[in-house]
Amino acid sequence: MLLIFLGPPGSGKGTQSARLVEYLNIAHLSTGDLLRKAVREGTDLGQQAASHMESGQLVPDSLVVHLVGERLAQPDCERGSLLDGFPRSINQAQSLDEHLSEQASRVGLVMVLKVDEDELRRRMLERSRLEGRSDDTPETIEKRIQVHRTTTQPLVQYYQDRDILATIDGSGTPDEVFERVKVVVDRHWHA
Ligand code: B4P
Repeated sequence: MLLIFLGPPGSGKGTQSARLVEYLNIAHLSTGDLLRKAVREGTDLGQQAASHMESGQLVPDSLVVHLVGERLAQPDCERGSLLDGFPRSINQAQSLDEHLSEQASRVGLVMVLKVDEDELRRRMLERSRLEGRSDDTPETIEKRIQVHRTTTQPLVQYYQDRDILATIDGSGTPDEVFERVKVVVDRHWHA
């Protein structure tokens, strides 16, 4: 089964994913992490992705879909996977559905982390201070929030129509949020 974390930048997808993959012992697939690794290593993909990421735009679907297809084919994904930051557009979601139907697999649960926009800004600026991530500047943060609203937010309806969406309050400490995540996951994963 496949699980998805959906949510605006800074909502805690990466933070909660790290806990959840350990809890469920499944593979973690973060497109943000895979893209940052490609940029660091200077691969063709990384060179094509870098400018999009630094300006707060999405990396073109064709590049990301290919990256995810390759990662899902690895043996550690057989037991199940958590997609963190993918899909981020209707086009990516449709590509994923096509890929999964070829594998006789499906998305089982989509979790949306809901966090107030001011809190998103605060978290990303704090991360910028601590980690110096190049896409955490005030201008890029605004762009990412805007791209989320226009391109990623429509996915909420996409998955709601399929009746596999759960909205989770992403405010509070990471531990408090994880307790809420576990309640939702336990209901679906062990059902
Ligand atoms: P991502 O790496 O996915 O970055 P993100 O949206 O900011 O989320 P992230 O997971 O890192 O942050 P989190 O909320 O956990 O994407 C980066 C870029 O890659 C995108 O802008 C895009 O260019 C590209 N990209 C990625 N996927 C793509 C796709 N599918 N298609 C196209 N392009 C794609 O945490 C944020 C901060 O808040 C952290 O510092 C964390 O410590 C803190 N935090 C988390 N939870 C907290 C809590 N409860 N309380 C306080 N702080 C908390």
